Amino acid sequence: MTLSLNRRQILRGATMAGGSLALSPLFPAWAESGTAGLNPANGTVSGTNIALSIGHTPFRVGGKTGHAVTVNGTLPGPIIRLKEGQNVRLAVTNALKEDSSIHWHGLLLPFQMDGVPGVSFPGIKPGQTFLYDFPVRQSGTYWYHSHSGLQEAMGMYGAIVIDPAGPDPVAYDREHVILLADWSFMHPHTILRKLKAQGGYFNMQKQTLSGLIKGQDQSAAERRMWAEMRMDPTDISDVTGSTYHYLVNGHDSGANWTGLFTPGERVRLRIINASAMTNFNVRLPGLPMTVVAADGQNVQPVETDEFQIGIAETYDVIVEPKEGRAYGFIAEAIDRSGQVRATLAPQMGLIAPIPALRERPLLTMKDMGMGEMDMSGSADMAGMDHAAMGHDMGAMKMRDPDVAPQVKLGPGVATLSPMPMDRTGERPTGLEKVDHRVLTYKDLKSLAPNPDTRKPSREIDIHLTANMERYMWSFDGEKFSDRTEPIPFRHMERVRVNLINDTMMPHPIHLHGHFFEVVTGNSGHHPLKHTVNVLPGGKVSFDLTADGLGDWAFHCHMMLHMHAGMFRVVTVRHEEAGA
Ligand SMILES: [Cu+2]
Repeated sequence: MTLSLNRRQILRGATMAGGSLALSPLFPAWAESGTAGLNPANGTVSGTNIALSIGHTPFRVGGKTGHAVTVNGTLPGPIIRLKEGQNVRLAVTNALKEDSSIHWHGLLLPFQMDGVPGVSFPGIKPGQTFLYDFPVRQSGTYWYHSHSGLQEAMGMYGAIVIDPAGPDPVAYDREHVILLADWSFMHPHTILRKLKAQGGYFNMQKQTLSGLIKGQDQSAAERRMWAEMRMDPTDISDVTGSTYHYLVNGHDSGANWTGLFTPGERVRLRIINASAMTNFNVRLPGLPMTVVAADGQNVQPVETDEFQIGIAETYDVIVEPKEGRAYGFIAEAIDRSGQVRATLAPQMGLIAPIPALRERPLLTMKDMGMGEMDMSGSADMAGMDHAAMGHDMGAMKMRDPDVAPQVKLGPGVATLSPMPMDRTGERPTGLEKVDHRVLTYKDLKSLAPNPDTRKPSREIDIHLTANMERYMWSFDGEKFSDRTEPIPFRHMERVRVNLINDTMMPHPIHLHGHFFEVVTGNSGHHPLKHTVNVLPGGKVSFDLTADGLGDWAFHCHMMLHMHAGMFRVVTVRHEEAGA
């Protein structure tokens, strides 16, 4: 792939204030502004034999140059465009001086091809080439990324688009991949070190007792309560806009990635959240979106104005811009510490406005797993047992060992949710009160009936646990490095898994090699997903048919939570082989 500037880019850079594009030759052609949709000849790789190379590349954003880990020399990497029913051989060469890997996120494949070092294969040593070889059994929007160290946080990701073998149930005239990411000039290991020293290091919007936020819907009593618990209701995200540049297809708001359309067209946006640590709110002011797929799987079309996309999730939406003007695509970090604007326009050179950042969200009692307890009306908190509710909540739970008997209580578990709720029908954090439609998981209904109609034969609880102040993250109180036992499933067994979030942050939980049905109440048409975002204090149930033989990773997709230990191996074995 050539990285040299073409004439069009130079002209464009010269006509733009600052000319930032002319200085950032790191986008693959597909991700360049103004590409008329996905161009298979340019920045997109396809066919049966595909060569990918992992290496170092300088990356420029916001007038500064940093150090990226890339695939084929670009950030994002090339789009891999495949067709359902084909076989693909991907020869991945590691040109780094450290081990690497590529995981194909959301693809159903033999587990040895899944690309997780230490689980599916040994990883790719420096200078080596690993040949991934598997049949393509599905269609839709997916992505790929490194599963080694923290390389993904340094730019090692790209989109996968798989065309269906038969006719596509979604009609569209044009499509754009919109890959969201967060980029920091601070090395991810440094970010992690700072968070370990001080959990709230990147939260620059901290609340204090005296620092009242004007116009926000929180009583003095509530503020006092958070303070007494030594918690902060502004702790929505670990890593924030104070260090991150938010990106659409490698472009920040200034570079203004632009996707073209002709008024009246149905434009399919394939939106992928490839961030390391950022959940986004997505909207196109003035343009309703019809959601047609989630995590690559078709859903019954549902119209909305905004949705929250957890890390590693994908959504396909159709928009129909009717006017010949610029429309903004706005992805706002859910803690509202920053955002990125891209533009949909009938021609290059148009720039959609950047809306003001909306009021920062505050956590509520629900986010602490305290159910519907309403604190806003109470004049004071005299009736409440502050010690029990505070940083000692774990101790409170120990008096009631039946609630979560499998959770290993210790310094790594600061709190347990006393009343975790099914929040799949609720608007996610920060979108509770916006005055337009907001997508919830309950709005997602799979297009095809769920294939396995058996009732689950058993049910398991998995707690998402943490001590945020010490930056310890785990499942059931045990971090992966504690040599945790795998979570065993028998082949083709049908199991209900309850994810219970005992922390005050959302966790996008990802299971490799499978789609599970998120239990939303739309029985028979539960949405199939590979990643589900579990809201703070919330509970999400999914039904799994364990049809992928082998060993699979199961983890939080917040890169630093995974790295800190929110990770397990899931095994799927024939009964006679034992667990
Ligand atoms: Cu997490």
